[in-house]
Amino acid sequence: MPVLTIATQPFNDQKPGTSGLRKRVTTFQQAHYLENFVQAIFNSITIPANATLVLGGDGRFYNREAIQTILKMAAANGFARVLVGQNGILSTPACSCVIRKYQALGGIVLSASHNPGGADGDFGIKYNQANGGPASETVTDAIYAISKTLTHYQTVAAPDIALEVLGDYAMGEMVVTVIDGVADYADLMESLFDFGAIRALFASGFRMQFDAMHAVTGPYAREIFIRRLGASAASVMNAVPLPDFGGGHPDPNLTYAHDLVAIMYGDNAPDFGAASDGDGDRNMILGKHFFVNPSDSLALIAANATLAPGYKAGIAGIARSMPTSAAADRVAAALGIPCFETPTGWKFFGNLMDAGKVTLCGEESFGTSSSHVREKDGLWAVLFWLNILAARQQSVEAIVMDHWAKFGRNVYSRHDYEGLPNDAANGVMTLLKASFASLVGKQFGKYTVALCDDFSYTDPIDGSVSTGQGLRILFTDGSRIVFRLSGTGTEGATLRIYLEAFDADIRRHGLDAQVLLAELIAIAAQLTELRSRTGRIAPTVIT
Ligand code: G16
Repeated sequence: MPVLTIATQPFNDQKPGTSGLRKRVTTFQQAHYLENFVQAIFNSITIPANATLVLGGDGRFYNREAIQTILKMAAANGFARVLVGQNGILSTPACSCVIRKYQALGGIVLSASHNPGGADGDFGIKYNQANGGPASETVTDAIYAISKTLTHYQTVAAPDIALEVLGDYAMGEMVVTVIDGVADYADLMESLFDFGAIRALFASGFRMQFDAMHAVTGPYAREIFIRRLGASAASVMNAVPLPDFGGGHPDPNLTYAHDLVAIMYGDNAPDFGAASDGDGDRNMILGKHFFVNPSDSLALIAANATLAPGYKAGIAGIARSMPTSAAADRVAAALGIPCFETPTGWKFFGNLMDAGKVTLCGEESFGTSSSHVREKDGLWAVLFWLNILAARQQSVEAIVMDHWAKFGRNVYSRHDYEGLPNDAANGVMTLLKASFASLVGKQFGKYTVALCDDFSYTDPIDGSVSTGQGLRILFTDGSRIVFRLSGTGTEGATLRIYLEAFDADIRRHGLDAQVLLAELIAIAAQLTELRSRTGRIAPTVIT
């Protein structure tokens, strides 16, 4: 099958963000736009003879077309085999699992994660390396540099592959294998958790509500929770993946997972609630009338890790992103294991996991996972909670309260201001940075500023340095406020304000985080001149 070399012009906006390239669907639909980025990925790596690529996406609008395009380009660029998810669908953690299981060279994940889908929504693409994890910054920088100079890409003229039917298909010299990614992933989960105990929990009348948000996890959740663990059919809602996620915003937080939140805070609420996002790597955990902050969830999983068979021998260490609360640090200290603080982005955990330095990783942005894959893993976190609940036979709320009584509470909240004009958001960050020199030692109510900086990170494994990772104001009592601009949005800017204060007093542990953080929230508004600069009087999303 002859390789076709197609002339193209470089695009200058293909810089990967926190997690790959995310743009409007209409941007990706421009002639050669997708092809250019894919060719930049292929040019940035060495493709040996017999190389396997894994390919799949979250099923959003444009997924199918993009898969067919990439298959033809993979054939032209010398891959021996592509493992593609049935119907072109693979969750992000399943893709990581499959890359590792079949020792692929890497994988391409098509997803804009929690961003809305549909013809007017977002699309995205990212490259994962042989360890199953997102490409490092060195690789994404190389992809971007190549994308700016690209003059041609390679493809073949081949008919589309029938993605519905499992099996092998020839595309020139290359073999396309349509795989059932659900089975491989479910088997991996079954090897880590006590499915017998969880099955017994459901059999005893324990009720769960899982919201797949019409995104990728529906088929996975049905296989694992209903078929393998015996949960009732009604326990999985919005289980059919739709190209536009049913018009919703597949972001599992208190704002966008409103249907689930209404059930969990309503009358006769189930014992346990959870949701996952567009591509299945995020998770939200809820109890009856109770929300578990993702930072606490990481700490709690760490403290209870040995209850799950896959982690019985203990955990080597924990890593968390800088804006994630220090709740996990307290557990690590108690366990006598290291805790690493990395920039935001799952790609920063890969080296630590590959080096065996950490077992668990987590982020405040509803991401938790372990070294079983190299991505965050929504259903894994839900299963970990189910395993803990089955072993401890307590409610979600009781388990969290016990944890805070033992370790103290890192009271935590994130305030997001979405869709800000770029100028206003950049103005806030510039103002803050300029104020740093005069802030140290200043008193705001009961808080005194101890240190201000722009977080930078030196990877302890490969020595690479990442700067400009978020503005931090640290107070003398260990409280802090962090400011970052999101790297995953596609329209305007999203300002994230992360607030954290430590409270050891058990009498206040039942209070709402917004109440406990009120003073820090006011300080953040004052320092950023938020209202006058953005015109906003309240955040878009509060976590
Ligand atoms: C991605 C990254 C995460 C990151 C999150 C938020 O998640 O994989 O590591 O924490 O974005 O990033 P930002 O604050 O820059 O928007 P996902 O689920 O979107 O792939």
